[in-house]
Amino acid sequence: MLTRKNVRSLVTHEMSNYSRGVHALGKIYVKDFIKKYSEYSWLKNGTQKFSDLSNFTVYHALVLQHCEVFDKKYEWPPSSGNGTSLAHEGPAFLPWHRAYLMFFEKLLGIVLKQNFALPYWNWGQDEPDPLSSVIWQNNFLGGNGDNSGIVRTGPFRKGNWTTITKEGIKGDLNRSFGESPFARELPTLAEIGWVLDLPYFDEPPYCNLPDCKQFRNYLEGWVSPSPSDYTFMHNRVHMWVGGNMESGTSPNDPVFWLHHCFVDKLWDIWMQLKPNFIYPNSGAPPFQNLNEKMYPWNNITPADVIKWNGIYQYDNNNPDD
Ligand SMILES: [Cu+2]
Repeated sequence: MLTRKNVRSLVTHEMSNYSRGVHALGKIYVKDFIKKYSEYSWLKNGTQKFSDLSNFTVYHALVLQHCEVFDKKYEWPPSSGNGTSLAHEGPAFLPWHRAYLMFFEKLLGIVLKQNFALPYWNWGQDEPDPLSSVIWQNNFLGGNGDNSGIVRTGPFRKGNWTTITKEGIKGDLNRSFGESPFARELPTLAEIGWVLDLPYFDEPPYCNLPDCKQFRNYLEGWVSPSPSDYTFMHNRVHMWVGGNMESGTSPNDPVFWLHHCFVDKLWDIWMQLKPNFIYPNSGAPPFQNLNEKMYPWNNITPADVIKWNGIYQYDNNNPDD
């Protein structure tokens, strides 16, 4: 079984393995990859608006898939004027990203030709001094953007890494740590502890409105215990990193996966604390109920993902100390 570790406990070659694997996925074209591994034909899903896939790498296909899911909005609750995506702003936020991470982890294992476990970034631990986090080292993910936001250090610096917009336009990686007025700081360990104490998974109308005051909506970050906070937890981390992380194409920044891996660890811990938790069977936005197939994979439901134990586990580091 794979063990996903804290980025702080990685040794140097594990850090460079990650960037090596990510770069490999950023070089292989989807059409070549699918020819070899036909079970990955789902990589084309979510990129149908581009008639010619030959220009897309496996990494860009994953980015575009996330963006498509992020941008497709359903009005929820019906006739409310409020929008939810197919995998955000509702209960499937957690199972959808869990599946997405597992696919990515398997893809890294294939290109690295070894079992590979995603590490996780406990941003709560780094909150007191985020700029000196190990993840921004030059041998891991590189650091902040320059005055115009462009990353010029580390393996994903300008000239070494290519991002993609939802229109298919290529560009440079951008970051602007703590510059968003809504996320000057990362979430704290105390906030993590507070969220893990929440008793229920989600509640009607199962969306991003502040009426949903349960685990999923707080962890995703649409509500905060302090009403003056515009962003919380997961959302706040996206905003704090800034640049590419602030949009639907956020997986353009390889920190995305390490951030979501920690969100998934928090869900895992919460599930162990609440083994009989209830995931909504009905009443959630489309594609987000327990037995609905999640878009765009068409064969995986939240119920499947909740049962996916035994494939990976997390180290037993306490998340909130
Ligand atoms: Cu997402």
